[in-house]
Amino acid sequence: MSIAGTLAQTIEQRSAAHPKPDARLTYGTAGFRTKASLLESTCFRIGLIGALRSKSLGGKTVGLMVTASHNPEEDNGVKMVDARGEMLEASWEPICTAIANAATGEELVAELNKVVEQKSIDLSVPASVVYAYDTRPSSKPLAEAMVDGLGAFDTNVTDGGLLTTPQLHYLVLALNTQHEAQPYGSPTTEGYYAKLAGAYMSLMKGRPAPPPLIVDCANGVGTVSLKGLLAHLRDALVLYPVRTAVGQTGALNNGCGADFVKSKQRLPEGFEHEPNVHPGELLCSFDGDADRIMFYYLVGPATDPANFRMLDGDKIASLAADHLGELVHAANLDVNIGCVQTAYANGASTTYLEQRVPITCTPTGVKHLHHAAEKYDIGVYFEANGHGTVLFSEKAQRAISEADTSKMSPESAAAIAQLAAFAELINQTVGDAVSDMLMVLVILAMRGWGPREWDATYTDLPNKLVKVAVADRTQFRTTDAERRVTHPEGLQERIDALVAKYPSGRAFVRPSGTEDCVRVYAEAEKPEDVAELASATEALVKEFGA
Ligand code: NG1
Ligand code: ZN
Repeated sequence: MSIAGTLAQTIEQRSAAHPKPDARLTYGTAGFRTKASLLESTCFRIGLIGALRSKSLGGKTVGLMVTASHNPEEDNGVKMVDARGEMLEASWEPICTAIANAATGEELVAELNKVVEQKSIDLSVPASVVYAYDTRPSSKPLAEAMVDGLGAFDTNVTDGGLLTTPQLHYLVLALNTQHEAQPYGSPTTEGYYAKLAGAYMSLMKGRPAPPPLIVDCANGVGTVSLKGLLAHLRDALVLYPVRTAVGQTGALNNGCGADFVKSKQRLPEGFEHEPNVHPGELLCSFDGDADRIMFYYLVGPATDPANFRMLDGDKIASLAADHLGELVHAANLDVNIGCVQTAYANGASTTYLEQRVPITCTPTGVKHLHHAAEKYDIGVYFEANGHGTVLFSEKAQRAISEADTSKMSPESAAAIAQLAAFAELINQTVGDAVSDMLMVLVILAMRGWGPREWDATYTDLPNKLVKVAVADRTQFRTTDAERRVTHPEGLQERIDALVAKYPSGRAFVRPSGTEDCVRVYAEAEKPEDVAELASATEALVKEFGA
């Protein structure tokens, strides 16, 4: 079976309406991502691929999301969500790249036919795709180009509208499991809010509501999601959403949002004038598509930058691993719990976690962490930048649901009930700022903790992340979960010699998967050492990358 005749003609004609710019695009860690003005043809074509991917899965629903997350407003991107709500299977990434870069309509059809053959796709299987987009001005028009591609294959298309990335992941899994014995949830945004709100309220039953929380929505789609959730939570949670200027030109991720807070290690711009920002109170920021969250607080007046304290993805992972580990222990369940990090995890968090749970280190990129977390019965994974979640394996879910609580101590029975509710509260498809926020609030409430107690679990080593421009970042190659460089040859030995000079020193370099740069990370016991180690490593990268 191949694409020929009228179908081939339709694809070529439609493709001509979405001309390909003179730019090579690659499907990377976060899908396609670049200036929005370059993406129309790619979005049309990913519509075609989405339809084929669904056909290849026997007509299961796949998702397409238009967003560039924390990147500037003028950027955009598109990524595919596979049928279990997870990231696109790796073997399809080069397929996406080849199709996006086909030079002519004819070549495009030829590339599509290669996929049909390679993946033995039955073209007569009806395709089903749900799509959504963020608040960027370019997002809706790009989604329309995608729909044009989907239409060429006569796909059953569901318009999810304005959604966060994790809401789309949820929808895909909910749609594909709706007729199974254990549906993931009702396949609507209302179903998503109801599931999260229901689990939150059951976990918080009999506990005082947490103190009001200020949420920086990055002027993005998280605003919409947070408002939807609040309507379901009524007075069980008081939130003050700020940076909610959805649609205001230039506002998205500008001086606010999780990435700004994490990379600048400071409050969002203007927070010192926010009426509800007080020392000692917990604050948080979402990123532009609300799949990341960063918590922070002040230990003194906001006007002094030295009073800022960050509670990042590593702190969230530690809190979750600790708490869920204690519940598993109290419930006396035969399930293991482990934690997955990347090389960017602060060394102090790794030392802390190592004393409590097994740890896996993977290369950067959520799909690597997600797959590694699936190897544990309960797998906690977070990138330091605040993207992560907790996965409950089938074994763990069964152990929880089949436990005979009538024969247990009240303490064990309560732990079982709480684990069951956490598995509902946590969006297990992908990192989700809203779901992660609720998880953190519940755990803090259960432990009677505020931000200070949470922060006191361990003290971050001072650290620095630097971007270095090089002639060709692909000449930098790494091994050992990106912790060591193999190429350019000789560089690693020089880094080793530098690192050895500083107590608790650690430094590594790797090419970015999303930007044209090499990233340098350094940490050490003393701030002045970090500054020295980072700039000396940066100098080495420049020397070897020239
Ligand atoms: P790159 O550009 O490959 O470093 C960045 C983040 C990743 C991940 C991806 C996808 C850092 C250091 N890197 O990847 O963690 O989130 O973007 O958005 O934060
Ligand atoms: Zn994001």
